[in-house]
Amino acid sequence: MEMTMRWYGSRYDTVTLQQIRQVPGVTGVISTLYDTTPGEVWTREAIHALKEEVEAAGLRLSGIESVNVCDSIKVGDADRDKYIANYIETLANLGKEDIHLVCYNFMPVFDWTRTELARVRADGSTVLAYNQKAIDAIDANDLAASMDKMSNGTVLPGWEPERMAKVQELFEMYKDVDGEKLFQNLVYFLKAIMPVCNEYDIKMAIHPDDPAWSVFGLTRIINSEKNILRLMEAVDDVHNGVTFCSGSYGTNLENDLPHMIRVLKGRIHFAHVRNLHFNDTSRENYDFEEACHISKDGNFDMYEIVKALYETGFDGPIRPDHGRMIWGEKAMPGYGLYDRALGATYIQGLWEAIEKNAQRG
Ligand code: CS2
Ligand code: MN
Repeated sequence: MEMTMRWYGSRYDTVTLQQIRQVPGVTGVISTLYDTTPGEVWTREAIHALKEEVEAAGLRLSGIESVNVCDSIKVGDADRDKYIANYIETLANLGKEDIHLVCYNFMPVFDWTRTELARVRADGSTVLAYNQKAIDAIDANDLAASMDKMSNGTVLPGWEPERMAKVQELFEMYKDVDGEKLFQNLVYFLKAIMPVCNEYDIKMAIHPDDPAWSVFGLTRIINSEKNILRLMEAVDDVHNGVTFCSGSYGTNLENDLPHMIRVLKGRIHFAHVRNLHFNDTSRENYDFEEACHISKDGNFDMYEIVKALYETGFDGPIRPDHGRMIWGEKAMPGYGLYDRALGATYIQGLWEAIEKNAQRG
Protein backbone atom coordinates (compact mmCIF):
# COMPACT_ATOMS: atom_id res chain seq x y z
CA MET A 1 0.00 0.00 0.00
CA GLU A 2 0.95 3.57 -0.47
CA MET A 3 -0.06 6.11 2.20
CA THR A 4 -1.65 9.20 0.70
CA MET A 5 -3.77 12.18 1.67
CA ARG A 6 -6.44 13.97 -0.28
CA TRP A 7 -5.47 17.43 -1.43
CA TYR A 8 -7.82 19.95 -3.01
CA GLY A 9 -5.29 22.05 -4.86
CA SER A 10 -3.61 25.27 -3.84
CA ARG A 11 -6.66 27.42 -4.63
CA TYR A 12 -9.10 25.44 -2.51
CA ASP A 13 -7.22 23.68 0.26
CA THR A 14 -6.15 25.17 3.59
CA VAL A 15 -3.56 22.40 3.83
CA THR A 16 -0.37 22.78 1.81
CA LEU A 17 1.63 20.16 -0.02
CA GLN A 18 4.58 21.05 2.20
CA GLN A 19 2.54 20.14 5.27
CA ILE A 20 1.40 16.88 3.74
CA ARG A 21 5.00 16.06 2.86
CA GLN A 22 5.84 16.21 6.58
CA VAL A 23 3.20 13.70 7.65
CA PRO A 24 5.14 10.52 8.49
CA GLY A 25 5.03 7.96 5.69
CA VAL A 26 2.82 9.91 3.31
CA THR A 27 4.31 9.80 -0.18
CA GLY A 28 1.44 10.81 -2.41
CA VAL A 29 -1.68 12.88 -2.76
CA ILE A 30 -5.03 12.20 -4.31
CA SER A 31 -6.36 15.25 -6.09
CA THR A 32 -8.57 16.50 -8.88
CA LEU A 33 -9.04 19.48 -11.16
CA TYR A 34 -11.49 21.52 -9.14
CA ASP A 35 -12.05 24.05 -11.85
CA THR A 36 -13.71 21.56 -14.16
CA THR A 37 -17.38 20.65 -14.27
CA PRO A 38 -18.65 17.10 -14.74
CA GLY A 39 -18.91 16.30 -18.43
CA GLU A 40 -16.04 18.43 -19.67
CA VAL A 41 -12.76 17.15 -21.11
CA TRP A 42 -9.67 17.54 -18.92
CA THR A 43 -6.79 18.79 -21.01
CA ARG A 44 -3.43 17.14 -20.88
CA GLU A 45 -1.85 20.50 -20.05
CA ALA A 46 -4.01 21.02 -16.97
CA ILE A 47 -3.32 17.49 -15.73
CA HIS A 48 0.38 17.95 -16.36
CA ALA A 49 0.44 21.23 -14.42
CA LEU A 50 -1.22 19.59 -11.41
CA LYS A 51 1.21 16.72 -11.55
CA GLU A 52 4.21 19.03 -11.76
CA GLU A 53 3.03 21.05 -8.79
CA VAL A 54 2.64 17.91 -6.68
CA GLU A 55 5.99 16.50 -7.77
CA ALA A 56 7.78 19.77 -7.11
CA ALA A 57 6.76 19.35 -3.47
CA GLY A 58 8.36 15.90 -3.36
CA LEU A 59 5.10 13.96 -3.58
CA ARG A 60 3.45 11.76 -6.16
CA LEU A 61 0.06 12.32 -7.76
CA SER A 62 -1.17 8.86 -6.84
CA GLY A 63 -4.64 9.09 -8.29
CA ILE A 64 -7.65 11.24 -9.05
CA GLU A 65 -10.63 11.67 -6.76
CA SER A 66 -12.81 12.25 -8.60
CA VAL A 67 -13.43 12.48 -12.29
CA ASN A 68 -17.12 13.11 -11.69
CA VAL A 69 -19.66 11.49 -13.95
CA CYS A 70 -22.24 13.95 -15.22
CA ASP A 71 -25.95 13.52 -14.65
CA SER A 72 -26.73 12.79 -18.33
CA ILE A 73 -24.68 9.61 -18.08
CA LYS A 74 -26.24 8.64 -14.78
CA VAL A 75 -29.81 9.07 -15.95
CA GLY A 76 -29.06 7.69 -19.43
CA ASP A 77 -30.11 10.77 -21.41
CA ALA A 78 -30.03 10.92 -25.20
CA ASP A 79 -26.78 12.89 -25.10
CA ARG A 80 -24.92 10.51 -22.81
CA ASP A 81 -22.67 9.14 -25.59
CA LYS A 82 -21.27 12.60 -26.15
CA TYR A 83 -20.37 12.90 -22.46
CA ILE A 84 -18.97 9.38 -22.38
CA ALA A 85 -16.74 10.34 -25.32
CA ASN A 86 -15.53 13.32 -23.26
CA TYR A 87 -14.88 11.07 -20.28
CA ILE A 88 -12.87 8.72 -22.51
CA GLU A 89 -10.79 11.63 -23.73
CA THR A 90 -10.13 12.69 -20.14
CA LEU A 91 -9.05 9.15 -19.26
CA ALA A 92 -6.72 9.02 -22.25
CA ASN A 93 -5.16 12.32 -21.19
CA LEU A 94 -4.70 11.02 -17.65
CA GLY A 95 -3.14 7.84 -19.03
CA LYS A 96 -0.72 9.85 -21.15
CA GLU A 97 0.32 11.67 -17.97
CA ASP A 98 0.96 8.30 -16.33
CA ILE A 99 -1.97 8.40 -13.92
CA HIS A 100 -3.59 5.05 -13.39
CA LEU A 101 -6.23 5.41 -10.69
CA VAL A 102 -9.57 7.17 -10.99
CA CYS A 103 -12.14 7.31 -8.20
CA TYR A 104 -15.73 8.25 -9.08
CA ASN A 105 -19.22 7.72 -7.75
CA PHE A 106 -22.62 7.02 -9.25
CA MET A 107 -24.89 8.69 -6.71
CA PRO A 108 -27.91 10.62 -7.95
CA VAL A 109 -28.02 14.37 -7.18
CA PHE A 110 -26.14 14.42 -3.89
CA ASP A 111 -22.71 13.00 -3.18
CA TRP A 112 -22.34 12.17 0.54
CA THR A 113 -25.07 13.39 2.87
CA ARG A 114 -24.69 14.59 6.47
CA THR A 115 -26.96 16.67 8.69
CA GLU A 116 -24.20 18.36 10.69
CA LEU A 117 -20.69 19.31 9.68
CA ALA A 118 -19.49 20.41 13.11
CA ARG A 119 -21.11 18.38 15.88
CA VAL A 120 -19.21 18.98 19.10
CA ARG A 121 -17.94 15.86 20.83
CA ALA A 122 -17.09 15.44 24.52
CA ASP A 123 -13.43 16.35 23.94
CA GLY A 124 -14.38 19.58 22.14
CA SER A 125 -13.46 18.34 18.67
CA THR A 126 -16.05 18.75 15.93
CA VAL A 127 -17.14 16.14 13.44
CA LEU A 128 -19.53 15.41 10.60
CA ALA A 129 -22.69 13.64 11.72
CA TYR A 130 -25.89 12.08 10.41
CA ASN A 131 -29.21 12.04 12.16
CA GLN A 132 -32.23 10.39 10.57
CA LYS A 133 -34.80 12.60 12.32
CA ALA A 134 -33.05 15.68 10.99
CA ILE A 135 -33.04 14.22 7.47
CA ASP A 136 -36.74 13.43 7.73
CA ALA A 137 -37.43 17.02 8.74
CA ILE A 138 -35.45 18.65 5.92
CA ASP A 139 -36.66 19.56 2.48
CA ALA A 140 -33.98 18.28 0.08
CA ASN A 141 -33.92 21.71 -1.56
CA ASP A 142 -32.83 23.30 1.70
CA LEU A 143 -30.11 20.77 2.42
CA ALA A 144 -27.76 22.24 -0.16
CA ALA A 145 -28.09 25.73 1.33
CA SER A 146 -27.55 24.49 4.86
CA MET A 147 -24.50 22.45 3.85
CA ASP A 148 -23.08 25.55 2.20
CA LYS A 149 -23.63 27.56 5.37
CA MET A 150 -21.86 24.93 7.44
CA SER A 151 -18.85 24.61 5.14
CA ASN A 152 -16.49 27.19 6.74
CA GLY A 153 -16.52 29.08 3.48
CA THR A 154 -15.03 26.16 1.56
CA VAL A 155 -16.51 24.46 -1.49
CA LEU A 156 -17.54 21.00 -0.37
CA PRO A 157 -16.70 18.36 -2.97
CA GLY A 158 -19.90 17.04 -4.50
CA TRP A 159 -21.83 20.06 -3.20
CA GLU A 160 -20.67 22.64 -5.69
CA PRO A 161 -22.99 25.68 -5.60
CA GLU A 162 -23.44 25.67 -9.41
CA ARG A 163 -24.89 22.17 -9.32
CA MET A 164 -26.88 22.74 -6.17
CA ALA A 165 -28.52 25.84 -7.68
CA LYS A 166 -30.25 23.41 -10.01
CA VAL A 167 -31.25 20.90 -7.39
CA GLN A 168 -34.94 20.92 -8.35
CA GLU A 169 -34.08 20.35 -11.98
CA LEU A 170 -31.81 17.50 -10.92
CA PHE A 171 -34.60 15.84 -8.95
CA GLU A 172 -36.79 16.11 -12.02
CA MET A 173 -34.12 14.43 -14.17
CA TYR A 174 -33.95 11.46 -11.82
CA LYS A 175 -37.65 11.00 -11.26
CA ASP A 176 -37.95 7.89 -13.46
CA VAL A 177 -34.56 6.44 -12.58
CA ASP A 178 -34.98 3.45 -10.31
CA GLY A 179 -32.19 1.27 -8.98
CA GLU A 180 -32.24 -1.11 -11.93
CA LYS A 181 -32.10 1.67 -14.47
CA LEU A 182 -29.25 3.40 -12.62
CA PHE A 183 -27.36 0.11 -12.47
CA GLN A 184 -27.82 -0.50 -16.20
CA ASN A 185 -26.64 3.04 -16.95
CA LEU A 186 -23.56 2.41 -14.86
CA VAL A 187 -22.83 -0.83 -16.70
CA TYR A 188 -23.32 0.93 -20.03
CA PHE A 189 -20.83 3.61 -18.98
CA LEU A 190 -18.26 1.12 -17.72
CA LYS A 191 -18.44 -1.06 -20.83
CA ALA A 192 -17.88 2.02 -22.97
CA ILE A 193 -14.80 3.15 -21.06
CA MET A 194 -13.12 -0.25 -20.53
CA PRO A 195 -11.17 -0.15 -23.83
CA VAL A 196 -9.43 3.14 -22.93
CA CYS A 197 -8.85 1.87 -19.37
CA ASN A 198 -7.20 -1.23 -20.78
CA GLU A 199 -5.13 0.74 -23.23
CA TYR A 200 -3.67 3.00 -20.51
CA ASP A 201 -4.07 0.64 -17.55
CA ILE A 202 -6.40 2.97 -15.71
CA LYS A 203 -8.08 1.43 -12.72
CA MET A 204 -11.57 2.78 -12.14
CA ALA A 205 -12.55 2.66 -8.49
CA ILE A 206 -16.19 3.32 -7.67
CA HIS A 207 -16.85 5.07 -4.38
CA PRO A 208 -19.79 3.66 -2.42
CA ASP A 209 -22.95 5.57 -1.70
CA ASP A 210 -22.85 7.51 1.53
CA PRO A 211 -24.99 6.83 3.47
CA ALA A 212 -25.57 3.33 2.16
CA TRP A 213 -29.30 3.69 1.61
CA SER A 214 -31.66 5.83 -0.33
CA VAL A 215 -32.08 9.43 0.84
CA PHE A 216 -34.86 11.83 -0.22
CA GLY A 217 -36.35 9.09 -2.37
CA LEU A 218 -33.26 8.97 -4.62
CA THR A 219 -32.13 5.46 -5.34
CA ARG A 220 -28.67 4.28 -4.33
CA ILE A 221 -27.02 1.17 -5.66
CA ILE A 222 -23.41 0.86 -4.47
CA ASN A 223 -24.10 0.08 -0.86
CA SER A 224 -23.71 -3.60 -0.02
CA GLU A 225 -21.63 -6.69 -0.69
CA LYS A 226 -24.28 -8.15 -2.95
CA ASN A 227 -24.64 -5.02 -5.06
CA ILE A 228 -20.94 -4.30 -5.47
CA LEU A 229 -20.28 -7.93 -6.43
CA ARG A 230 -23.06 -7.72 -8.99
CA LEU A 231 -21.27 -4.74 -10.54
CA MET A 232 -17.91 -6.54 -10.51
CA GLU A 233 -19.48 -9.48 -12.36
CA ALA A 234 -21.45 -7.35 -14.81
CA VAL A 235 -18.21 -5.84 -16.12
CA ASP A 236 -15.66 -8.47 -15.27
CA ASP A 237 -12.47 -6.56 -15.93
CA VAL A 238 -9.84 -5.67 -13.33
CA HIS A 239 -10.10 -2.05 -14.47
CA ASN A 240 -13.66 -2.03 -13.17
CA GLY A 241 -12.78 -1.83 -9.50
CA VAL A 242 -13.63 -0.44 -6.13
CA THR A 243 -12.78 2.35 -3.72
CA PHE A 244 -13.26 0.59 -0.43
CA CYS A 245 -14.53 3.35 1.87
CA SER A 246 -15.06 1.89 5.33
CA GLY A 247 -16.95 4.94 6.56
CA SER A 248 -19.47 4.76 3.71
CA TYR A 249 -20.16 1.01 3.51
CA GLY A 250 -19.99 1.04 7.30
CA THR A 251 -22.97 3.41 7.67
CA ASN A 252 -24.99 0.22 7.34
CA LEU A 253 -23.88 -1.96 10.24
CA GLU A 254 -25.07 -5.04 8.38
CA ASN A 255 -22.12 -4.65 6.02
CA ASP A 256 -19.34 -6.88 7.33
CA LEU A 257 -16.39 -4.70 6.27
CA PRO A 258 -13.45 -7.16 6.60
CA HIS A 259 -15.51 -9.82 4.84
CA MET A 260 -16.36 -7.45 2.00
CA ILE A 261 -12.66 -6.66 1.55
CA ARG A 262 -11.90 -10.38 1.30
CA VAL A 263 -14.57 -11.12 -1.30
CA LEU A 264 -13.45 -8.12 -3.35
CA LYS A 265 -9.86 -9.36 -3.45
CA GLY A 266 -8.01 -8.05 -6.50
CA ARG A 267 -10.70 -5.49 -7.31
CA ILE A 268 -10.00 -2.92 -4.57
CA HIS A 269 -7.74 -0.28 -6.07
CA PHE A 270 -8.11 2.47 -3.50
CA ALA A 271 -8.96 2.49 0.22
CA HIS A 272 -10.53 5.16 2.43
CA VAL A 273 -10.10 4.13 6.02
CA ARG A 274 -12.08 5.78 8.80
CA ASN A 275 -14.24 4.94 11.77
CA LEU A 276 -17.81 5.79 12.78
CA HIS A 277 -19.38 6.08 16.20
CA PHE A 278 -23.06 5.10 16.38
CA ASN A 279 -25.28 6.73 18.99
CA ASP A 280 -28.52 5.10 17.93
CA THR A 281 -29.24 2.34 15.47
CA SER A 282 -33.02 2.27 15.64
CA ARG A 283 -34.60 3.02 12.29
CA GLU A 284 -36.31 6.28 13.28
CA ASN A 285 -33.45 7.72 15.32
CA TYR A 286 -30.47 6.39 13.41
CA ASP A 287 -27.55 8.57 14.39
CA PHE A 288 -23.84 8.35 13.81
CA GLU A 289 -20.88 10.68 13.92
CA GLU A 290 -17.42 10.43 12.40
CA ALA A 291 -15.06 9.33 15.14
CA CYS A 292 -11.29 9.58 15.07
CA HIS A 293 -9.57 6.71 13.29
CA ILE A 294 -8.73 4.42 16.20
CA SER A 295 -10.93 1.39 16.90
CA LYS A 296 -11.90 2.27 20.44
CA ASP A 297 -13.41 5.59 19.48
CA GLY A 298 -15.99 4.04 17.18
CA ASN A 299 -17.85 0.91 16.14
CA PHE A 300 -15.43 -0.58 13.62
CA ASP A 301 -12.55 -2.94 14.25
CA MET A 302 -9.89 -1.00 12.37
CA TYR A 303 -7.33 -3.74 12.95
CA GLU A 304 -9.52 -6.27 11.14
CA ILE A 305 -10.15 -3.83 8.28
CA VAL A 306 -6.44 -3.13 7.73
CA LYS A 307 -5.60 -6.82 8.20
CA ALA A 308 -8.09 -7.81 5.50
CA LEU A 309 -6.51 -5.27 3.14
CA TYR A 310 -3.05 -6.61 3.94
CA GLU A 311 -4.02 -10.25 3.59
CA THR A 312 -5.73 -9.74 0.25
CA GLY A 313 -2.53 -8.22 -1.14
CA PHE A 314 -3.90 -4.69 -1.45
CA ASP A 315 -1.18 -2.56 -3.04
CA GLY A 316 -2.97 0.63 -4.04
CA PRO A 317 -3.16 4.04 -2.40
CA ILE A 318 -4.82 4.22 0.96
CA ARG A 319 -5.88 7.42 2.66
CA PRO A 320 -7.25 8.46 6.00
CA ASP A 321 -10.73 9.74 5.31
CA HIS A 322 -12.63 12.51 7.04
CA GLY A 323 -10.96 13.65 10.22
CA ARG A 324 -12.22 15.58 13.21
CA MET A 325 -11.52 19.28 13.51
CA ILE A 326 -9.09 19.63 16.41
CA TRP A 327 -6.56 22.02 17.92
CA GLY A 328 -8.43 25.07 16.66
CA GLU A 329 -7.87 24.33 13.00
CA LYS A 330 -10.14 25.98 10.45
CA ALA A 331 -10.49 23.95 7.30
CA MET A 332 -12.97 22.23 5.03
CA PRO A 333 -15.11 20.03 7.29
CA GLY A 334 -13.54 16.56 7.38
CA TYR A 335 -10.40 17.71 5.62
CA GLY A 336 -8.21 19.44 8.16
CA LEU A 337 -4.57 18.49 8.48
CA TYR A 338 -4.16 17.41 12.09
CA ASP A 339 -6.63 14.62 12.61
CA ARG A 340 -6.04 13.10 9.20
CA ALA A 341 -2.31 13.11 9.92
CA LEU A 342 -3.00 11.21 13.14
CA GLY A 343 -5.16 8.81 11.14
CA ALA A 344 -2.41 8.26 8.58
CA THR A 345 0.16 7.34 11.22
CA TYR A 346 -2.29 5.10 13.07
CA ILE A 347 -3.15 3.15 9.91
CA GLN A 348 0.57 2.76 9.17
CA GLY A 349 1.13 1.51 12.71
CA LEU A 350 -1.50 -1.16 12.21
CA TRP A 351 -0.04 -2.06 8.83
CA GLU A 352 3.51 -2.39 10.14
CA ALA A 353 2.42 -4.61 13.01
CA ILE A 354 0.30 -6.84 10.78
CA GLU A 355 3.05 -7.09 8.17
CA LYS A 356 5.81 -7.94 10.64
CA ASN A 357 3.62 -10.41 12.39
CA ALA A 358 2.88 -12.15 9.08
CA GLN A 359 6.53 -12.13 7.98
CA ARG A 360 7.82 -13.50 11.26
CA GLY A 361 5.13 -16.19 11.24
C1 CS2 B 1 -15.68 11.55 -0.14
C2 CS2 B 1 -16.65 11.58 -1.32
O1 CS2 B 1 -15.46 13.45 1.13
C3 CS2 B 1 -16.12 12.44 0.92
O2 CS2 B 1 -17.08 12.07 1.55
O3 CS2 B 1 -15.51 10.29 0.37
O4 CS2 B 1 -17.05 12.87 -1.58
C4 CS2 B 1 -15.95 10.97 -2.50
O5 CS2 B 1 -14.84 11.75 -2.79
C5 CS2 B 1 -16.77 10.90 -3.75
O6 CS2 B 1 -18.00 10.32 -3.50
C6 CS2 B 1 -16.04 10.09 -4.78
O7 CS2 B 1 -16.53 10.35 -6.05
MN1 MN C 1 -14.77 7.93 1.20
